[in-house]
Amino acid sequence: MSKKISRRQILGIGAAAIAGGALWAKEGQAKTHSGSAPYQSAAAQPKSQGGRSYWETTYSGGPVNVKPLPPGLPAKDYKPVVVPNGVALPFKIVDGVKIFHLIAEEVEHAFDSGLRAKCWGYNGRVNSTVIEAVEGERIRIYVTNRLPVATSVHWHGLYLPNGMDGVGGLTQPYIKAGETVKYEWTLRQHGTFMFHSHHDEMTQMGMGLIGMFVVHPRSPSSDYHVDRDFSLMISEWSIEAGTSRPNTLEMNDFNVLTINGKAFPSTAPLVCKTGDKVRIRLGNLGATDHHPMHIHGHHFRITATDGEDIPLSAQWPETTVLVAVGQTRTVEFIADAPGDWAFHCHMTHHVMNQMGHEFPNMVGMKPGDLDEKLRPLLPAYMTMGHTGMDMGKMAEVMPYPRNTISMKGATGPFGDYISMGGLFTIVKVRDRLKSYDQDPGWYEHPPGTVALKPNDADLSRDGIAVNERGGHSGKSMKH
Ligand SMILES: [Cu+2]
Repeated sequence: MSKKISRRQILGIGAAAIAGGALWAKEGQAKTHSGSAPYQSAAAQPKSQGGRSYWETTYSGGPVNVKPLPPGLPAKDYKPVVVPNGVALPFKIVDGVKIFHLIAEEVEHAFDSGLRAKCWGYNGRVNSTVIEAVEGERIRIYVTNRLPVATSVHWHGLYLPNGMDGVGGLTQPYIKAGETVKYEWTLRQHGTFMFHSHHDEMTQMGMGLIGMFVVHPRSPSSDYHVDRDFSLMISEWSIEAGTSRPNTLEMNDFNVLTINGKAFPSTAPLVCKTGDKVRIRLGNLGATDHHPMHIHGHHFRITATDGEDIPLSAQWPETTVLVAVGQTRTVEFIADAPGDWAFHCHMTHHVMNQMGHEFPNMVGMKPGDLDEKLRPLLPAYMTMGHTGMDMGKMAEVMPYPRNTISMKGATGPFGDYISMGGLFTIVKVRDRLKSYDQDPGWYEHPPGTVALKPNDADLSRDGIAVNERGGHSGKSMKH
């Protein structure tokens, strides 16, 4: 047993000493701080001591055999996360250890009602199986490989014995096809983490072997409580129109962008009640692209990364948070504005479904009778893009191959088409809700609060001449 004590533990001991040694005495632990000292949650530890930074040694270097705390239970020890279009992995408890069984397998996955593909996933789901646990508890995760190839599972951001780290070939032998491997360690931290295949990553993560790993704090402060705690995993895919296998060789031109494995309009809305405190945990394990996720009508604070919680004094107010590949970002806000608020990636090509990018640039061109002239040579020819790429509902009835959602969006509350897809969802904030688990439909705007055409009285009062160049009548602008 190692006698080495990490700085974190030393600080913890210091805090306990300041508090009259109550913590340690209460647990009935020996005064020698051996490796079997009970796990102490971060909340009990000071962030600095004697004016010195706490960054001098890593947190992850502590003894690996700390005595675990009892397993945390939903409702009693934590409020479970909400996984839109997904689920938390079930568990059982055996002799004080929380047991999970993760199964890597092929999944016939629906990205949307119009697009299915053969992917790889965990426990019958793609990107949307979440492991949820509690700081201080011991977990044992059996991974069964039902894929035709070898795999491994890496636990991204988590402190664990090196041999549990899941890098195929480096820290463990592969989990060969048909085999089951056991991972086991005690959780010494809390936060938003991830898990993913760490063998032939390009293929296996690209096929869908990724998930979120949420660890709730032990005895959290009241600040931790939220009314809605959402977990969203972002990824990107290359699926050529008419095919049903992701092309994991693609490096740049991804055409299906997903949240928990779904492309808008199939992304389930984030349903909130007016005034709710909301947390959104975002993870990105796509191949290449970073995603600036933007919220409308609110601002949030970035409260944690996959490193640690961010102290209140350092939290950054934002309306857009960049979630780079291999990062988690946790944001919190008060959903105090009723409405249907877009929450989406701000990269414009990431809110389009299955659009090709090999068109000639036609914007502003007047095609005239070009289509008729070309059809004898190219029977399927249709000039596209001369008015932009807003095809409206046409996108759903175009003569594409089957199993395609090219430029698909959704018909909105005004009958017009929402020309968005991919990394787009809606935060639906309502004064009254039947249930959080039910889509409340479109927002009913109070009278006079929707951008509509002005009436003649508006135009005349404000001196707006819509038919004149420059947009103003002869009157001077009012200030
Ligand atoms: Cu993006």
